[in-house]
Amino acid sequence: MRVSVIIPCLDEAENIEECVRRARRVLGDSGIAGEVVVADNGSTDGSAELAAAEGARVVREPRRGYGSAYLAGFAAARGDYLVMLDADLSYAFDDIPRFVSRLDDGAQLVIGDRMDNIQPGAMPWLHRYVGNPVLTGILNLFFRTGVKDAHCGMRAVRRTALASLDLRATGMEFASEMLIRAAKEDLDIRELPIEYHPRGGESKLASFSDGWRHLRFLLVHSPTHLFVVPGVIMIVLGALVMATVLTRLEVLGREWELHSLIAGALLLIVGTQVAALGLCANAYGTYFMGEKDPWFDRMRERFRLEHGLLLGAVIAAVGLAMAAVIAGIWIDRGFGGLSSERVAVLAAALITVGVQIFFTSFLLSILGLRRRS
Ligand SMILES: Nc1nc2c(ncn2[C@@H]2O[C@H](COP(=O)(O)OP(=O)(O)OP(=O)(O)O)[C@@H](O)[C@H]2O)c(=O)[nH]1
Ligand SMILES: [Mg+2]
Repeated sequence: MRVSVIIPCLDEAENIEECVRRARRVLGDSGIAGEVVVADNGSTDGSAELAAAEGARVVREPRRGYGSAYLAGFAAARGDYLVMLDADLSYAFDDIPRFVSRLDDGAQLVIGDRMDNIQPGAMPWLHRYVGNPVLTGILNLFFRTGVKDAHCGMRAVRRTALASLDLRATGMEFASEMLIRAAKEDLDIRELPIEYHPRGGESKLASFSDGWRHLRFLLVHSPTHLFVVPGVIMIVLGALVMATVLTRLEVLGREWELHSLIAGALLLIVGTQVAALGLCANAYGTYFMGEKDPWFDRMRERFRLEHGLLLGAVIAAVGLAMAAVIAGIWIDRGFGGLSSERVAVLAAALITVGVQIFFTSFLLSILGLRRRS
């Protein structure tokens, strides 16, 4: 068996018979040995029976979701190549042989690119110009897949490559998971321009909740972009604000005072916290989920626990020394009035940041205790 055409189906009675007929016809016409698998996701409109009557092998998956449906379909498929497309006639079944021949050429994952061939009425404005480009842009910024239409539902993948992806997403974010994992595994991903037609029947896509599921998925799979980048930006901004106040630099025609200094210190502290969370999240991903983040790996090679402890201790010690000087002056004045607020804020910020770095270093070390190198 060379090719399994897998069609996820949730209440698609209007289209499913025609889908199965077209899939079988194109396999027959092009002489590709194959099967049509319909992954029915608990349809209540008789889709499963209609599909079976047209000669599809029907797999039933009661757990809802686009990803759940595909995972069940993949598990049941017998082909060496797995071709994916919707049960809504929005994709052309006649394109299947082109996808197959790309796999024959050596590709491991082939994904359609609909963006230049969207038929009138096939994709709402919101998805065409906002949802799809924004989410595809973020996906590529984080994971560099190089794919233009990350949510295209027509794809083909080699069974051997699929196994290395270890897919788990249950909802529409399955489409993103597949690409992220493929990029991380360095698969040979190729794009194929295809046409996108208006779907028959009712769309199952919920613009905002499915969009959010994708975005959430992208964020939690890249701690570097979710935590470390914003954390470092806050640290730099906070330090700049503090430096401006402490050096009495004039910005926007005035000198900045205590309130700005406190704001800068808080920004520095919260930035340190966020960046620290990011390092811990990266450590968790690396040690427990087999993630490979080149940046984090380089950090790991360069820095040991003792480096972190030393850095934290030195920063905290500088802060403590400043605090001690202020306390000394205070005692010297017989516990009278003090006006060292600026230095006090700086000292407090340094002590806090030092303590954060010190204990985060230990937490990172704890996360790595049971790693296998
Ligand atoms: N959303 C969703 N789709 C499912 C589910 N189970 C199976 N499907 C099928 O997955 C495919 C994708 O859903 P569609 O509604 O076509 O989503 P879409 O292609 O992103 O959006 P359209 O452009 O409107 O078709 C269809 O064949 C559905 O029948 C499910 O639980 N949720
Ligand atoms: Mg569709």
